[in-house]
Amino acid sequence: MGFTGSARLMLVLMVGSLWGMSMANKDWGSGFNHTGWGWGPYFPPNQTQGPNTINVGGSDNWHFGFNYTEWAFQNGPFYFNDTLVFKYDPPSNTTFPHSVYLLPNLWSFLTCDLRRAKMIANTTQGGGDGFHLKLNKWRPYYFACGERNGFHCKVGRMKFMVVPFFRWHR
Ligand SMILES: *[C@@H]1O[C@H](CO)[C@@H](O)[C@H](O)[C@H]1NC(C)=O
Ligand SMILES: *[C@@H]1O[C@H](CO)[C@@H](O)[C@H](O)[C@H]1NC(C)=O
Ligand SMILES: *[C@@H]1O[C@H](CO)[C@@H](O)[C@H](O)[C@H]1NC(C)=O
Ligand SMILES: *[C@@H]1O[C@H](CO)[C@@H](O)[C@H](O)[C@H]1NC(C)=O
Ligand SMILES: *[C@@H]1O[C@H](CO)[C@@H](O)[C@H](O)[C@H]1NC(C)=O
Ligand SMILES: *[C@@H]1O[C@H](CO)[C@@H](O)[C@H](O)[C@H]1NC(C)=O
Ligand SMILES: [Cu+2]
Repeated sequence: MGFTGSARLMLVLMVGSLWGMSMANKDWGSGFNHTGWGWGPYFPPNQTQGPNTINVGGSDNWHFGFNYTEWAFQNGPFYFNDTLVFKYDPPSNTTFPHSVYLLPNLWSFLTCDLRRAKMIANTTQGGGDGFHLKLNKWRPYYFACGERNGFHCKVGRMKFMVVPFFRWHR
């Protein structure tokens, strides 16, 4: 038997004995509940489902004066590959159109400084099924409405931040 062969046999024996030990552990002190402490990965509650699609603001959609920080806090956490949907009337349907910007950092988010912000949805893109954004980057997302030069962000509370969590997959 070659080295690789015996190494493989060793591995099989080790796995076998580990398996046996874990089986034996289950019989220790009857009544001890092993759920979540076995060899398999542990899934925190509700993370076994696939990515979700979340409407920003719930039934309120994306509008002036709604507390989106509170909404994000209550409806989070959001996970990697979840999709956020921003719905708002296009200029043809409203006198107060909105938009969606990504702010570059926490300071610009706190101060609603749009100077280096990137527009990801213009005033018309929130119509119909809304603007869809997949959270597919490992980064904090600082969202804000860019209308009226920061007025909607500052006074209208149209901003929130999201750091996508990792979702454990089967
Ligand atoms: C172990 O605990 C889990 C969650 O607390 C419970 O659902 C399960 O029924 C328990 N199993 C046993 C054998 O007590
Ligand atoms: C788990 O997620 C589903 C849909 O994403 C939701 O309807 C359900 O209420 C959640 N359950 C818990 C315990 O959070
Ligand atoms: C939004 O709600 C949160 C939590 O209730 C609160 O702390 C915060 O001051 C509110 N934000 C604004 C801009 O009113
Ligand atoms: C996210 O989605 C991409 C493309 O659909 C997929 O390749 C990737 O495995 C997903 N990642 C996670 C962590 O779900
Ligand atoms: C908004 O973006 C859409 C899609 O890129 C484009 O078709 C439309 O002309 C833009 N509207 C405005 C007002 O810039
Ligand atoms: C705008 O309003 C018209 C008439 O009420 C409606 O048919 C249309 O679907 C609306 N457009 C959007 C994008 O919501
Ligand atoms: Cu706005």
